[in-house]
Amino acid sequence: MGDARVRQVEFAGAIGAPGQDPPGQSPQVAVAGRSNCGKSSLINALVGRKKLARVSQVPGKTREINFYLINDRFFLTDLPGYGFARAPVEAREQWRRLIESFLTNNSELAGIIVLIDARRGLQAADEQLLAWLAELQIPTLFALTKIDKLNRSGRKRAEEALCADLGLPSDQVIATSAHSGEGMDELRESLFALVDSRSTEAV
Ligand SMILES: Nc1nc2c(ncn2[C@@H]2O[C@H](COP(=O)(O)OP(=O)(O)OP(=O)(O)O)[C@@H](O)[C@H]2O)c(=O)[nH]1
Ligand SMILES: [Mg+2]
Repeated sequence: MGDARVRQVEFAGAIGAPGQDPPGQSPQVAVAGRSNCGKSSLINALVGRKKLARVSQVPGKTREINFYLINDRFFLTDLPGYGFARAPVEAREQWRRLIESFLTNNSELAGIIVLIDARRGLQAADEQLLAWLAELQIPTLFALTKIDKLNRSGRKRAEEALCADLGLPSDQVIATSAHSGEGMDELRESLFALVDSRSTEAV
């Protein structure tokens, strides 16, 4: 197993409109999911920095793609959340254009971590993203978030339901909590493996 330690983290910039360039030519792994599902919290827990990515009080506020440079080697990117029921149509359309432009024609994209709130499970709003990822053949990791909010039986149910919905074996979905830190070591290993596979492929 490779070295999956985060030694250095810095905010590298943001993209607010389709077609803008990323802050550098390094591999990227993006974190995506519904608004309020815990993307920013998970990024902070993953890199061990409490206040790197802004955790929202109000869902659906983040409209930009934020880039965090890890170990001077790859970008972890925080995508704006989707599926916020009260978002105006114009905001949804803006999200769609921004994400579509980010996913397509992005030769640096090594993969995506898709987050699903453990209490909510896979929702209709996730399907559009999953369809794009499948079509573009983007390697995908799945994580359940906020697992600390469920008891043992609720947790088992959430894990089984997501695996069934995705048609994946149970070891393909990582149960995580940004609060307790559960699942972070495993997810970090998978993240670094994704970046490694991409680097060797590119040579
Ligand atoms: N109990 C618990 N709460 C969490 C966890 N992760 C996030 N939260 C809470 O969920 C809310 C949303 O968290 P964020 O990390 O801002 O979620 P986000 O997906 O980045 O939200 P947007 O950027 O608005 O789409 C905050 O109140 C967090 O404190 C977790 O693992 N456990
Ligand atoms: Mg966020």
